[in-house]
Amino acid sequence: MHSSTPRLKNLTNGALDSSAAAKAGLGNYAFSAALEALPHLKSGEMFPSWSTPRIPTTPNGLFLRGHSLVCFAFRGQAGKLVRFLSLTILFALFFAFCGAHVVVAQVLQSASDAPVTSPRKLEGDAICARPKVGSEIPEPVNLTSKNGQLTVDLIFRSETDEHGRARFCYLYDGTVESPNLRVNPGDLLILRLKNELAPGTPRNSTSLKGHSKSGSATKHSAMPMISSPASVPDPCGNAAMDATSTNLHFHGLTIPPVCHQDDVLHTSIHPGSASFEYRTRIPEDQPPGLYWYHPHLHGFTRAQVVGGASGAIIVEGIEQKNKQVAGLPERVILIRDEDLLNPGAAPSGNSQKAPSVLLDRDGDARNTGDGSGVPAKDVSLNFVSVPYPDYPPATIRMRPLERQFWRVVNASSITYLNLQVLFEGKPQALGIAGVDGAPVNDNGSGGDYVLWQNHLGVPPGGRTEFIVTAPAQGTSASLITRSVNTGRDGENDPTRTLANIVSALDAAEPAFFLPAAAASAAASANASATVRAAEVSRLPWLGKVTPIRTRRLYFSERLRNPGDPKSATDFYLTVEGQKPALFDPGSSAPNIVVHQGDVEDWIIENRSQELHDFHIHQVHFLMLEWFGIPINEPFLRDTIPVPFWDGKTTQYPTVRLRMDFRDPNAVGVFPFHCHLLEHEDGGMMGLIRVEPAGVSSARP
Ligand SMILES: [Cu+2]
Repeated sequence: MHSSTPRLKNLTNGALDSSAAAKAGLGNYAFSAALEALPHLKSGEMFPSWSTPRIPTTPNGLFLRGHSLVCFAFRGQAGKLVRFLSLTILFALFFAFCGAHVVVAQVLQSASDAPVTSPRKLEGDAICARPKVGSEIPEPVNLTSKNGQLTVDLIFRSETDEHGRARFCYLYDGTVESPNLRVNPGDLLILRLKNELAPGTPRNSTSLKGHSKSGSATKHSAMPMISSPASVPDPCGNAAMDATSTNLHFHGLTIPPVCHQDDVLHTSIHPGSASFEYRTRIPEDQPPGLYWYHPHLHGFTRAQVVGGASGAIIVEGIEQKNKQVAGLPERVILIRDEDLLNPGAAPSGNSQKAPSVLLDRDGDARNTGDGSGVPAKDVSLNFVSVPYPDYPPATIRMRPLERQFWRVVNASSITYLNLQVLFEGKPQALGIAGVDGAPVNDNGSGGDYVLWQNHLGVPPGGRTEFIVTAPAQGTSASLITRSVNTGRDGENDPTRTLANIVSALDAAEPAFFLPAAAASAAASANASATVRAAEVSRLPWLGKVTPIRTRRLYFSERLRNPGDPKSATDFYLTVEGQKPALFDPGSSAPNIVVHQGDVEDWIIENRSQELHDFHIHQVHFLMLEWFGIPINEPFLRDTIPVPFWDGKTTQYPTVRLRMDFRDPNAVGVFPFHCHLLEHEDGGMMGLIRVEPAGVSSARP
């Protein structure tokens, strides 16, 4: 097993360009150089850097032509960070070989010791009110735990907007939408969810065609259910899942997969039910960082998430793991996607070109492969929509040259993000401190460092937390997402500006600041044992553990009627050796059985010509190889895109993941699936059962 420690130390000693890193034996960090030899990847299959005429590019194009892998430059010990500007040229050389996919962004904030801080209403009178296009990105309200407990009451509602699109929202205190839930390791989280969806709740169309595929694979009823108090089913009783029922998944948290905690297989809360109580304890060794909550209702997840049903969970204490972020003002940004506001519009600035929207078999705008065209979905930042075709950007105001800590969730249903911050058209270095909730330096190697990158790939479900420096006053600056090549059968994710970053002396400071290093250390020293997260003894770093076995799984797609190219597509996620089958919500038979304590390597293969997005509940994993190339990332993930097949190569693309089933909290049955929600709803999902240690059983 390779240890990441010496590699990191070497890197922090200045191996910032890929060739130097390779010579120093750091090939795993410099793997992108090796990928130059792979024709399939040479043009950047996963997160290519195509530009559109509307998006400024660098003069030399170096920053914009990486491929899609994670490729990091490292900065060393605390204090060295401030010198990074002097290394711009080295960064340029390094990034020239790199692509990236890490997480995306979202800017939220708030703060303080009161349980609720700075509650604010979103504009409008609607049930699920949304800010105006172009407005300043609002901060989600923070709900902060006190005395080791956070108790939250949320109401789940929906309405149809003036364009016929369904909105869904979590409301706190009547009007506060999608609050941040801020908890410490060891805290008790009590979330009471009242489902007030009305019978006949509007559903979002699956596609431009409005043809609905979601739910077609489930045995649950697709008809809205009209509930009366006498007939309301027990939410834990394996009730039907339908358009008006709901539940919650706590994405990334290692908490038990049981009803009232993180079960999504059988929990279904119907309208008319009493407020349903989720009661779970945040594990003391939960990595501090960004997580999120959303519905996970088989067949209906996509419609609710596209409508806005999502919110951030922040496990506090990242500044105790990494002093580079201590004391920084924080923004939390949820990037969601939504059905197109103007699906029939011609691309802006390109009106001579007919709006020939090619639809894929799911009915979404098909990947154009050139970074432009009609997107599959519009996106929003904390509900400030940036609609096609003109993409009027949202606004982010910062003080000149101020360093902030941005925590971004890709809460979209199907939109891959590839974030960049541009100053005068030039990509800026962003210092990644956390990926998918886990600090990037939380691997036993010690040291405070961030990973510098000039674009952040974030798949649906993924998160990224990074340091960003505000532009000088008068500098033109923006947050954009660059196009992502999702493959021939994938959806279109073109390049688009998301927000203008305005630097102004009078910009309001974010409501929440991470604790200063000294304050954080003092708080930790004074904390009770249950919240002393920094002192929790950790299991050995996953990269140093020998797996007890290797399994192979693969994504595949098949026309439902092979004789009809226009028929619907079925989506499969199959354990090799088993028969491909759509997920059956009526069966609890697991596809994989492991024991608590096991560590396994899983090779995930993609046999389709579409980028899929592997996610497993309850646990984090370590990515060891991407497309067969060793990469040795120093951090954990819970969501990872698996590159698409190009239809030509004799081997399918793969990723190798080291799966961690050591935590006793993961005992139980839970799913792994594609986090493109129409695929998940369509059945691209399987089950794993983690048995208690020592229990013998037959192993599928
Ligand atoms: Cu998928």
